[in-house]
Amino acid sequence: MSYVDEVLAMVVAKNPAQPEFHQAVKEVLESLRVVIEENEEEYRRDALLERLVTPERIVMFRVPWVDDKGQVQVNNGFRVQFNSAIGPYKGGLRFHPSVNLGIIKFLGFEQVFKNSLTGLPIGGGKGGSDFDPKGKSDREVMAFCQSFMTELCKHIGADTDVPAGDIGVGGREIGYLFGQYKRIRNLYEGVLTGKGLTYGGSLARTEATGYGLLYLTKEMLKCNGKDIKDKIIAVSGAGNVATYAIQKAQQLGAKPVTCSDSTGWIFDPEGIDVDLLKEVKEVKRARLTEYAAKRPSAQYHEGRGVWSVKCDVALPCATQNELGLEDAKMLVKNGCFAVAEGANMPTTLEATEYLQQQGILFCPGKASNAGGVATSALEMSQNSERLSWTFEEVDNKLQGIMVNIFHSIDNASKKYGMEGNYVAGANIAGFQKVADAMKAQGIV
Ligand code: NDP
Ligand code: 2IT
Repeated sequence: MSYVDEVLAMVVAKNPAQPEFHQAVKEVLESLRVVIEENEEEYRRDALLERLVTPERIVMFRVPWVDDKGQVQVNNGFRVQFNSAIGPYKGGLRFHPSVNLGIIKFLGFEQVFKNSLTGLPIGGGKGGSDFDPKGKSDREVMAFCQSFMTELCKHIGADTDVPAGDIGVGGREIGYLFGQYKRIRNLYEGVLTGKGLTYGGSLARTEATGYGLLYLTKEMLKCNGKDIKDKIIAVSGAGNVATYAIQKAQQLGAKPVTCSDSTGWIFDPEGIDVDLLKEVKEVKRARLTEYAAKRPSAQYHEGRGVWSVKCDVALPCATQNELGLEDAKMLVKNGCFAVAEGANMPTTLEATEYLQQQGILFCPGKASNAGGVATSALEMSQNSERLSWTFEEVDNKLQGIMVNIFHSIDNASKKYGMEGNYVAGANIAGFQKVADAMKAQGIV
C-alpha cells in the first residue's frame, strides 16, 4: 500500500465517527500524493504524515453557566492545537449546536494549510462549543463566554495560541472572552483577534474574510481571461463572511442576488441591499423574512435553494457541505463558471470533483477565505508593536496577500502538472512550508 493510503486508512480507523475530519484529510492527502511519492521512504521513516494528521494537543472541558431562569446549563468546550511548526496556534472559535470534536478537528486541520498559505507566521488551531447563541440574552451569552474562558485561559496566550471568531462568535463574544481573559490572567495582550477597535482590534478585520474572498476571486477570474465586473453572483450565508463578500462584490461592479440563513434564502434580482442585510442580521439578529418584508424586489423561500439560481459565480459562505453534487449540477447547467469557497469545506468531495471535471474554476476555502486569518495576523502585529494601522494600510496588505495566495496555488498546480487544479495547488503549497519547518525542528 502507498504511504498516503496507509495514513488515510489509519485516520479513519483511529478517529471513528468523525466524517468531516476524514473528508478534510482525504482531500489534502490525495493532493499530496505527487509530492510524497517523490520521497516516499523518507516521509514514511519520519512519520511526517502521521504527525501532520495528529493534533499536537486537544483540550476538552466542561462549560457550566446559569441561564436567565436560574437553571444551570452545561456545554462542551474544545480547543484543538493542531500544528505549531510555523507559529503560535491560530484559528477561530465556533459556537453552534452541531459542534463536536470531529468538526473542530476538521477545521483545525484546514487551518494549518490556510495559515501557511497566508505567508505569515501562524500555526493552526480551532476551538468552540456546542453552545447555541441563538435566542440567548446578552447576559446569558456573557455568562457562557466567561465560563468558557475561565478554562480556556489556561491554555492560550499571545505567543501560544490566539483564538478568534467563527460561526456564532463575533464582536460581542470576543469582547466578553477578552474581558474574562484579562481579568483572570492580569495580562493585556493580543490573545484574541477580532477585538473591538477601542481595545486593540484592527480596522478591516470585520470585513477581511468577505473582502479577501472577492480579491482572490477577482484575480482568479482575471488570470483566466474574465472580469468580475457585471457578473451575477450567488452567495449563501448571511453572516460575517457573506455580508462583506456581498459588499465587496458590489464595490467591484458585480451583482450578488442571493443570501441565506439556516431557515431560508433570499433571491433579490435587483441585487442584495447590504445595509438592510446588516440591519436584519448584525443589529437585530433576526431572520431573513424581515429582509424580505422590507424589500419589495426580494423573494423569500423556506429551506435551501441558493444554488438553483442562474449565476456566473457561486460563493458558498455559510457552512460545511452545503453545496452537494446535485447543487453543482444545477450550477453548471445554469452557466456558472466559477466557485470560490468563503466557508470552510462548503463543497462536498463529489461536488468538487464534478465541478473540476466540468472545467469550472474552483478555489478551495483554505485559499479563498484566508483573508480573515491573515488580517488576524496583522492584528497580532499591531498589538505587538502597540500601534494601529489605517483601514487603507490593512486593506492594501490584505489585497496583496490574497493576490499572492492565488499565484502561489496557481504556480504549485503548474509545477506538479495539474494546471488549474487549485485544490491540489493549495494543498501542496500550504503543505510545503509546514513540512519544511517540521523537518527542521526534529521529531516533535
Ligand atoms: P456567522 O455566524 O457570522 O454566519 C454564519 C451564516 O451561515 C449564518 O447566516 C447562518 O445562519 C448560516 N449557517 C450556519 N450554520 C448553518 C447550517 N448548519 N445550515 C445552514 N446555514 C447555516 O459565521 P461566519 O460568517 O463567520 O462563518 C461562515 C463560514 O465561513 C464558516 O464556515 C466559517 O468557518 C467560515 N470562515 C469564517 C471566517 C471569519 O473570519 N469569520 C474566516 C474564514 C472562514 P443563521 O443566521 O440562521 O445562524
Ligand atoms: O476559519 C477561519 O479562518 C476563521 N474563522 C478565522 C480565524 C482567525 O484566527 O481569524
